[in-house]
Amino acid sequence: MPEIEPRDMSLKSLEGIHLWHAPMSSCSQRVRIVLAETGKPFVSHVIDLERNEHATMEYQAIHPKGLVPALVEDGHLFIESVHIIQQVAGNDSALAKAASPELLQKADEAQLDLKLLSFEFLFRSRPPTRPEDAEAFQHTHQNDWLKQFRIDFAKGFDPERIDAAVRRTDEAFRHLDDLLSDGRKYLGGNEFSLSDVAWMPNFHRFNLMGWPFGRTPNLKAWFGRVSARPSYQEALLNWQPEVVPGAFAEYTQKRRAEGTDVRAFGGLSG
Ligand SMILES: N[C@@H](CCC(=O)N[C@@H](CS)C(=O)NCC(=O)O)C(=O)O
Repeated sequence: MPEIEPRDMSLKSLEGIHLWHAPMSSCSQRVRIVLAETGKPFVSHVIDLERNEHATMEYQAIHPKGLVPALVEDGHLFIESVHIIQQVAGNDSALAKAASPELLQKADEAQLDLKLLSFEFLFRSRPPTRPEDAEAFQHTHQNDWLKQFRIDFAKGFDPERIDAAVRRTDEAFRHLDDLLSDGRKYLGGNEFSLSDVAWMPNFHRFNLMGWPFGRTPNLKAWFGRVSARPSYQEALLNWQPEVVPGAFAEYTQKRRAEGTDVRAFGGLSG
């Protein structure tokens, strides 16, 4: 998997697996799931995204785009969660062999829509960023795309942008549902694989915002199977602050009452 050259040369002398990640980040969840599935121990470096710890010079010397996750294995640096899960599992592993490259790529492509919709339908419930913190972020973070995303979020996303993201997400979930309609247990076939690892955080995230998974009953049943695995508890639920599901459910209820929750977009209620 593509390894990148670190700007922070001290990473080269690290032994074992080191993971820079955030508790609620879906890309980090994906990596923690594969670590739990493979039982590989790792040194955890938590990056607090709400406190903008990914905007420090130190962290941007680890991850050149200033995003999480980043993983170092015996001095080799990897970014991009879909690459990292393949690196951790290893090409010859059953987890990798049973995976579908198409579904890994689709999980990667789904990331930007997941991000937009998470910010709109979940994270907007949080207190707004203080102006001085927003300004500091614009000065210290070097990722222009992320800085613009923050500005767009603060202004309010264009409804057409939300609508398009909902439509693409619905299409992706319906594609997974179609694949599962042949009776397979998992996304890549009858073996649990990296395809499942890659998509588990997406289902979990959209479930938090009240996504109508009744539209995709095969996918819903799939999630019932994969969420019964110990890795879901260990890598995802154990890292989720206890208040999260309740706070997000309350916000979702409020928006549903106003007719502005996710179901009001992208033809989901049609
Ligand atoms: N394609 C990257 C995306 C990484 C990414 O977007 N990470 C998010 C968390 S899932 C992040 O660091 N967000 C920081 C922010 O929104 O300020 C991957 O799969 O690793």
